[in-house]
Amino acid sequence: MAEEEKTVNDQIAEEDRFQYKKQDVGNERELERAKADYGASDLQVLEGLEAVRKRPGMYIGSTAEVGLHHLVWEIVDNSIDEALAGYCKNITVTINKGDSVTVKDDGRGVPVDVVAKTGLSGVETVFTILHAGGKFGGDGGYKVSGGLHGVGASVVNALSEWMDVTVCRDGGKYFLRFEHGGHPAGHLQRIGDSDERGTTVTFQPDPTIFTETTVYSYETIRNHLRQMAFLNGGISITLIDERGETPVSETFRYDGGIREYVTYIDSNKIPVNPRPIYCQGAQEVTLTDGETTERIYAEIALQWTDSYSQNGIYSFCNNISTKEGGTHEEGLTLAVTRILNNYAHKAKLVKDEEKFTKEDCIEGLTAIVSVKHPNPQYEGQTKTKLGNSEVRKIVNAIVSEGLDQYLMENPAEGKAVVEKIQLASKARDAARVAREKIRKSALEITTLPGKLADCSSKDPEICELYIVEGNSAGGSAKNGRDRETQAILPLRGKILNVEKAREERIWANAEIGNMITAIGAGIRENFDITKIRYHKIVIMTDADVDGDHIRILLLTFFYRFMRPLLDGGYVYIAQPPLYKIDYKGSAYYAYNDAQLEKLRKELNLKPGFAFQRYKGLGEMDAEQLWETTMDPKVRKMIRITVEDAADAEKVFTDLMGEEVAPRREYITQNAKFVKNLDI
Ligand code: TSJ
Repeated sequence: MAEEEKTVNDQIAEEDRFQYKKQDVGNERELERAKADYGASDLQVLEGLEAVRKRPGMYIGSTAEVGLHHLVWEIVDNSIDEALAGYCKNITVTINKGDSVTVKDDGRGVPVDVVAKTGLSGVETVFTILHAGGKFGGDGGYKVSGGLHGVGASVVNALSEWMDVTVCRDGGKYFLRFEHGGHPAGHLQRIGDSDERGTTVTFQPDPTIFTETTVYSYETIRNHLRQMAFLNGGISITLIDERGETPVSETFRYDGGIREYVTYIDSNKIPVNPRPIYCQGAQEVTLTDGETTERIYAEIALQWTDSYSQNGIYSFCNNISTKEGGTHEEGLTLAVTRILNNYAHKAKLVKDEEKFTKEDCIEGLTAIVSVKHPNPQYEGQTKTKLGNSEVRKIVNAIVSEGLDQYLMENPAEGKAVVEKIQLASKARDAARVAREKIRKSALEITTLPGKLADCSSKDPEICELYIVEGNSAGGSAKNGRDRETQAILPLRGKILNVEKAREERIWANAEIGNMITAIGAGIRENFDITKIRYHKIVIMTDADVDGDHIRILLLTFFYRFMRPLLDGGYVYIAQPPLYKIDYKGSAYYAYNDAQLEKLRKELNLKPGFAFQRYKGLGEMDAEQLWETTMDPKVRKMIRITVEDAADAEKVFTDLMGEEVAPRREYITQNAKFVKNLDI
């Protein structure tokens, strides 16, 4: 039965566009006919949705927090498609009390007429048949957005406890409710007149599917919607959170699109070209069958800044972040390198023999490349690398032309960009010399840093490196640790801010040199994650402003120089206790104020009962440090992950700015970037 069902759905999916008859469901006779037709396909449809409920992971990737949020992306994508087709300007997403989510747009409204292929109204078709979304009409539009899986509204319906759909179009207001994983509670009904247009969908994720959590993260949704607003300029996207006592709301609308995205990312850097360079274009490609053509669209925004960063290129295909890059990025860097070299020579800004490498040309560059492709091929370990080879040529051509023209029309900015790249090139030469020197001396010495108290095991999987603030805490850590698996590297004072220093200074910095040698896997493009000597790198600093600062400096260092450490989830922050209560011969520890209160209640302490407030790690002796912070059986650590590269970039540059307040607030409050994990 299930097999048969699949073929029905697949057949419909293969049919690229539904032909739906111009019939008004509001018309009684048609309603009757729709009902009559419905019987036949009813069962099959529900079996299709049942298949989704049996294997939700196959459709949305995960049933944890990520999957829960995919439901929202999936529904919002439909409204974004409507906006890209030119029919919708405003999208509102509301997180309701109880964590149902409402998505509303002012588009044409999901068609309500009967779809010939299914015998169902457009609404029922979209919400009950797999892969049916966005396949209406014949105006040549294709679905370009699409969450990670682009699975459609029916999948969201299948994974919802209930779903309410309201459509306003053609003067009418239509409504249909689905329950228990997509079962329609009746048929689409015309419930009144309306002179509005648009679609409103509310769904309640099914807690029997999303067993881990059904609570939506405001930050996650906000960041996603902001990204969608940047990538699709002009659309107004509002997020409302109704769950608190007073509703919270934010609206994102960027008429400058990806240009504004670039200036947003760079808001704390000094730009070389204050207005981003922007270019766009589309190309029809005829496929090998000689008949089918595909229209590929690309837009690119570029801004050079005074930063030394090598990874400021953010690429997207169909509004999905392509974290591993791909042909669109290659097209961009090829064009940038070629055009800048040509320009520098033609404008006689450099000596004849001078040649800039790709690395020189992209240093300090912040770029967004966003392509829309009807048939994207994804490759790479996480399937986030665009593989379509025709895209390389297209992006190369668009950027070559756009950048060439910009440089011709803006010679002052052109000169400034070339000078920045020249600086990058010279610094790279100097760094090469410095690195060679270090490498030679490293070859001669081949020993680990003297300050490192290494562990005895050589199995990286079980080994941990504690990077500890201050020599006295380092001493306690050395004495308290598990010598087999825990290594200690004490740091003295503050470490170099790598955000503001060039590579040769970084190599000359002892503390940083010690970390590089201890971790043992190199840095930057030469970093080799398979060589790391520890699978847990634990930052252990005091719980004060200085500690916060050192922690951020270390994270910045890892982010810029050992990025795979963060991507792989190897970096942790230790959580030492803030308070200690000595009571009847036992020690009790509290890691935050709430725990302290709880302890005082549980132990029935009189007000005024003295407890110890730890000002720093140094106040703990070896045994205490082990018991509270280092013993794998009881310790709590925070694992650091990078979820969104552009967000992270902004976070780091913002944090490394002059102001201390945002830094402190960030590290204590931001739950999006710093994921709390009990280890
Ligand atoms: F996916 C969904 F069904 F859940 C959903 C769809 C949810 C939300 C919030 C909005 C939408 C949606 C669909 N907004 N706008 C549309 N547009 C169409 O479905 C539509 C309307 C008219 C025509 C036409 O050719 O006349 C074609 C389409 C695809």
